[in-house]
Amino acid sequence: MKTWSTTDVPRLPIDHEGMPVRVHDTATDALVPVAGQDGTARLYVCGITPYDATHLGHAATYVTFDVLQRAWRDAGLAVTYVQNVTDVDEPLLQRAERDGLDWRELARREIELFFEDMEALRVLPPDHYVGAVEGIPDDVTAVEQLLEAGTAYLVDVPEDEHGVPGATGSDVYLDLSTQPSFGAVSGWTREQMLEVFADRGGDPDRPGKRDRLDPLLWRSGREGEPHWDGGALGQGRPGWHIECSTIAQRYLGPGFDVQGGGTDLVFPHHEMSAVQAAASCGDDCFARAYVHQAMVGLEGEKMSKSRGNLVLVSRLRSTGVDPMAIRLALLSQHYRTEWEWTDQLLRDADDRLDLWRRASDMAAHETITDLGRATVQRVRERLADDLDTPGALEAVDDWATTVAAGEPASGLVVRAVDALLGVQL
Ligand code: 5CA
Ligand code: ZN
Repeated sequence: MKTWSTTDVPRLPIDHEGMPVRVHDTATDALVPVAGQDGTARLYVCGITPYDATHLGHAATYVTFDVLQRAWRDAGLAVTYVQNVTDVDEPLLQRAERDGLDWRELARREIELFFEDMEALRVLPPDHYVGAVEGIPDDVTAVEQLLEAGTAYLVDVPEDEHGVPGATGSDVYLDLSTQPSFGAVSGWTREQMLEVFADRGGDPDRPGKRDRLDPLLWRSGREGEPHWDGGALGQGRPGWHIECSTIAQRYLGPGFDVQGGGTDLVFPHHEMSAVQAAASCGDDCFARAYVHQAMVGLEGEKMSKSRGNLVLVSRLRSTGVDPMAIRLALLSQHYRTEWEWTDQLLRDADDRLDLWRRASDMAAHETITDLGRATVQRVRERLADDLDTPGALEAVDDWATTVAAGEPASGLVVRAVDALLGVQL
């Protein structure tokens, strides 16, 4: 699928390159060095379900992984970045039905708007932007294999739900009891898992399942729902988790470096994606590390499309807010700390942008001062240490304040702010 347009990343003309990056891995609850052994870095980030516009929670997630990508590039790594878009799933179909829209049209419109938001925020596009629908042939192959291996099983569609021609009348589920690695990503207890499973797309009460947590792999086609040819599985559509599992494996290969997304995806989504990959290809086949952006809230609650308590990037932009101020407001919070959006954050970001721009206006492009070098070094150190963006912003604040007091300005810092933080001054 086509992705959004890229922005230039300036190369920094100083001899030492950025340093190896450590981030927090949810699976081991430790700071781990990620990527770099062979000069490459492979990243998968869970993309949007396009039924509503990008809110600041989504934006925080994509800006966080954008900073990771920029730090990797600065360290000289060749990055391959893959992102999916869940262009068919229950929430999208429900919203389209509620609003009397064709679900494809709704998805197309929201994807376009998402692209505009990402471009405005100067988020670098993925190398492969892949729709769930595009991935269906790979899902079918994977599910067929799991059935053959006896790790998946069939559950009859309830009699009052009518099938479409070519559907088998059986849904397919993964048998988690065959998967010893289940639980390794979240480290959660069964009780914790059951507490959220139904709210996060699971169906613990579906009759006929061997275990309440077993995830759906293939949904047999129902009247009024979109469906595709599933080979031996008949007409139908894939479950949610298998989508990311197969896309990551196809475009990144086994043992890629980081699987990313918000903490709302730790369980079930990342747990199930990993276990489904393990079931078809082995324990080392999926991500080496799982990195999660803490939830961004509004007035005491997680910002979410289903709750409707949203601050939209596009709405802020349409009221004339500088996207670079939005980006700075996002970067002012550490990705592992939950935080709430407030207008004050945006005002602070605006002030910071003014301060930085005044310093930038005084900087000759080619000048490299000792202070400039030291500032860039500090920014690199802060980012390499678990993406400490608030610390990186402080380093630039100190530089800008010193410049405002009369110290010669260095164009190097201006370029580093662009290359590493994605902020154009
Ligand atoms: N399409 C699936 C992933 S395969 C999905 O979760 N889509 S989403 O549109 O609901 O979310 C897109 C991304 O934003 C996900 O990585 C999700 O974890 C993240 N996200 C959603 N809400 C928030 C929030 N309030 N704060 C931070 N990140 C969020
Ligand atoms: Zn995903």
